[in-house]
Amino acid sequence: MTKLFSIKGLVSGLFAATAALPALAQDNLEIVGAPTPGAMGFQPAATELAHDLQWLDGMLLVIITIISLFVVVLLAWAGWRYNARRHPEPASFTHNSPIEIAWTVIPIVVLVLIGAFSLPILFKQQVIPDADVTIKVTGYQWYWDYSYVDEGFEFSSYMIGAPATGGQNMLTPEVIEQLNEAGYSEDEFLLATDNAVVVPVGKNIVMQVTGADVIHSWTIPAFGVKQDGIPGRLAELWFNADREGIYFGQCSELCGINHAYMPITVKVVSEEAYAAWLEEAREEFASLPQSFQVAAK
Ligand SMILES: [Cu+2]
Repeated sequence: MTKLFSIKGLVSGLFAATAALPALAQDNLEIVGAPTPGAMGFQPAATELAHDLQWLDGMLLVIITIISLFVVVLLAWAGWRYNARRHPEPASFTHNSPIEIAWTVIPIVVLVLIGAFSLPILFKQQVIPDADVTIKVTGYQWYWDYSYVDEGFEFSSYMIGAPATGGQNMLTPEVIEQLNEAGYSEDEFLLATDNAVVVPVGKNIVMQVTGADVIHSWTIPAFGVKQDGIPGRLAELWFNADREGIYFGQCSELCGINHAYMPITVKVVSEEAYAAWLEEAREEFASLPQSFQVAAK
């Protein structure tokens, strides 16, 4: 099994290194979901799930700030008002029922309030809607394999500059050239892949996530999705991107020596561009080993 995977990986890697990259889907696409040096906060939200998550994060920040300020002020005031100099005779009481009830009930109310907002958001992520496009993604050491299950083709996706694309995981002039050819700049090194996942805008995309060797994790921060790919299990995540553009993510489960070199590139395109890409992809990836198709027969 392992041997089969590595041969397949090698073959598709060689193929990816020599094939012309499909240019159609990436013309005029803006890079939306990418880390920015020195920036704080989230990448721009491109799905309802990400909007919800970021809103929840903001709400929690308000709550924890109020609680932290309250505790700090209370501590400072108690230290100032009841120190030994100012208050030489310490009080001797041990109970105060009203305060004990308050410090039990108020945290419960706060937690219920947080749960009332966070659980619906969690359920929205976990209840998978009907898919317009279903893509099975398999994590390998160290690349991703994408199978468009309704279209009957699959392809591997390697970081530009990874050994499979002729690089050494380093930013060399050759790698910069490859990046430029694929429509990226050197800023996208470690993020851009040779083959991107292409999906239509405004459609429900269901990703079936699994791992072939060890546990990997598929994520796109701007979509608010992250799912471990576990060998022997098929987990699902969904997203519906509301904005065309290029989005990046990285394997998020430590999976071995080249964990840092198996990024994820998703291109969200118009429906027409998606149809055109499908047409091209069906042909381009037809020559790849089709383990899915073989299994389906
Ligand atoms: Cu990984």
